[in-house]
Amino acid sequence: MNGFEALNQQTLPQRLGANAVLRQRIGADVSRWTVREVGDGNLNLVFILDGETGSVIVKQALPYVRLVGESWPLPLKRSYFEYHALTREAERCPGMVPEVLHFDRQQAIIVMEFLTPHVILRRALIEGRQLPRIAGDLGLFVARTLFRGSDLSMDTRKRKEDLALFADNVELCDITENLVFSDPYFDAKLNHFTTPQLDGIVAELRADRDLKVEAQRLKHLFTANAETLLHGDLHTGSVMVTDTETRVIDPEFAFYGPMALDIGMLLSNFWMSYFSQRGHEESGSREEMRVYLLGVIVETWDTFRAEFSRLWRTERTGILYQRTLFEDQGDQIGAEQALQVVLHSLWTDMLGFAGIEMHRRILGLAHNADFETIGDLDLRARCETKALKLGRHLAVNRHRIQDMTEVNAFVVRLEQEDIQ
Ligand code: SR1
Ligand code: MG
Repeated sequence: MNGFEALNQQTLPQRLGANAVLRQRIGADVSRWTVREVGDGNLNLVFILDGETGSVIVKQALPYVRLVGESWPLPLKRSYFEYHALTREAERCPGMVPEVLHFDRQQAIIVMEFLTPHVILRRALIEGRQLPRIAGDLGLFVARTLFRGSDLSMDTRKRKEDLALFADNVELCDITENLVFSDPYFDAKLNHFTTPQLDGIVAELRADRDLKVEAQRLKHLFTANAETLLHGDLHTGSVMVTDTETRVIDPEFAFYGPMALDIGMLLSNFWMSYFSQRGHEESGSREEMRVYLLGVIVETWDTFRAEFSRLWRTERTGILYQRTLFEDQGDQIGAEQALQVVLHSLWTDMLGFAGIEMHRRILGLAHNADFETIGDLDLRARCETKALKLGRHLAVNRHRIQDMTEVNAFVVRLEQEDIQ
């Protein structure tokens, strides 16, 4: 760890006080700097640093998993991957990630723009806020980053060099490989869930051979399909919002993986938000919120498809589905046929990843506040059961599901089921 030292509220001003970029941004009088620790994620320290003329975020990786403690070591280099992912995302989808102001590899520190008055999207959805921009912004973000980080678009030498850089993000991939794709389906040590209410359905899911096979097929895709640079952990806790802006944060799980993972995780978190709404009706019905969330899911997917198709037609400069084989021979129809094939496989894989993400957030180590903040455990378990059922349906039947109308009709039927 070579001289690494964790920051704290007291040491931060003195340790970063000489940094010219910071002084310029927030004011050179370090005696006026104040620090608040605000990190509530699973892995890192996050501080808001206020000066006389501005504020910044200081994020530092710790050499272990914060959620679990020092018994689970985790390398500091995740901060290096996060830094590189942020710079690539900023190029591929300008304006959608926080600006990076300073990076210190040895101390695993990223100093970045303080987003205000933005709040974490998950919190906003729990409060019942309807954000008008998220579907359009996130649909574009995912399409642009996935397309522009792949062999559909990039110079293949550059892509392979980049793939080699991110291939070293082994430990964070290992977290996903275990926590997402395997642990929910057996009695893994770190699992926890609402018990005894979910005991029955958990036993059913663990005995479900078709589900376990699909989960492993999806894990196989995750490990072997190095298609594009992914965010790697694109849930609603990795998005910050206002009514007029959307920003994506925290890409420390970035690696080259299957194209459908990011969009699958994101839509999964919207469906989980949908089922959790019933648990947040203390001050009135959330029916409008449920309708809004289904609309967000449709619009996100439609925007993703439309932008991916636009980029296919205008930016397909990579080694895959070359124009020389299609448009240059006057074969527009062939190019469109190939696009439909690619979109179809994105659709089926997206459904699979969405389903598995639902299971791990309810049965694995790292849960979602959407459900966790429902105090009445019987009610929480009823909400979670619906999401678990949807997850199973999506993962196992993904090759037979036609479109989003069909999925959302299934979702509404589940919501109306009276689960005891
Ligand atoms: C041990 S880390 C658990 C989870 O937190 C992160 O946000 C990722 O989602 C990871 O799976
Ligand atoms: Mg995170």
